[in-house]
Amino acid sequence: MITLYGFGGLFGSEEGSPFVAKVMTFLKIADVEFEMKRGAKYLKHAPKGKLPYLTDGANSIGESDIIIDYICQQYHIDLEQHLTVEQRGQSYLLRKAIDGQLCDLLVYSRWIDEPSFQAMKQQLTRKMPIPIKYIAPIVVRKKVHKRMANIGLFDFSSEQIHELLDKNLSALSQVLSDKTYFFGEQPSLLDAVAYGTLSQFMLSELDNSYNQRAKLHTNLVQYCQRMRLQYYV
Ligand SMILES: N[C@@H](CCC(=O)N[C@@H](CS)C(=O)NCC(=O)O)C(=O)O
Repeated sequence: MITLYGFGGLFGSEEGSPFVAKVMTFLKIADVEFEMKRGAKYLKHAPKGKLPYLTDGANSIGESDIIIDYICQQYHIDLEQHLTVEQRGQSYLLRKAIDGQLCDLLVYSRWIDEPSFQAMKQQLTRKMPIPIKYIAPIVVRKKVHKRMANIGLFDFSSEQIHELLDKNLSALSQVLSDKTYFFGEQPSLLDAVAYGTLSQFMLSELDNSYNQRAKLHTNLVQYCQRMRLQYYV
């Protein structure tokens, strides 16, 4: 039995981590049977110290891309077999952009923006015992601050961060255009990656300035609604 470990839903999403949501969506598109276990408590068993991780019999695998490669090899799956060589190249670059700057902007919008941080704190610590519920958000926020500083996002003003998000989303909106999936009528690996992160903005019940601006990209909102209906409802 394949088991995927994630954190659980957040602000109305099926999973709050874009990387866990990416693997979940990949397994669903690939029609691979799996069970889901949810909770930050699984972090201590994670081979790379992060979620997602996946177990398949005696194998325990961390890191979303490595998990996907493992499943593809083990179960002979290729979600890109209908793509041309050129599209496969484009898919790789787009996936890296989504997992990279777009995910960093998502983290920034949740953990650095003060009102969003307060809302996150409330949601994430609901079931945590005292004193962990007071300590955990501070520890995680400190870690996030360090990462944001290392990748240079603090060199941008809040308005410039919003613009950066707009540029990332506009580019994805232009690539998707009016297609059903990113490469046409058949879903591919890029759709798993795109939905994992885009749904965190487009379907989020958290009403912050980042999500409001993100939702102006109506084709991306409709795309996420379509993907949710197809794979999660
Ligand atoms: N590159 C990793 C990123 C995974 C990741 O950053 N997971 C975060 C949640 S989105 C995590 O588990 N953080 C917990 C921690 O760092 O302690 C992947 O693609 O799986």
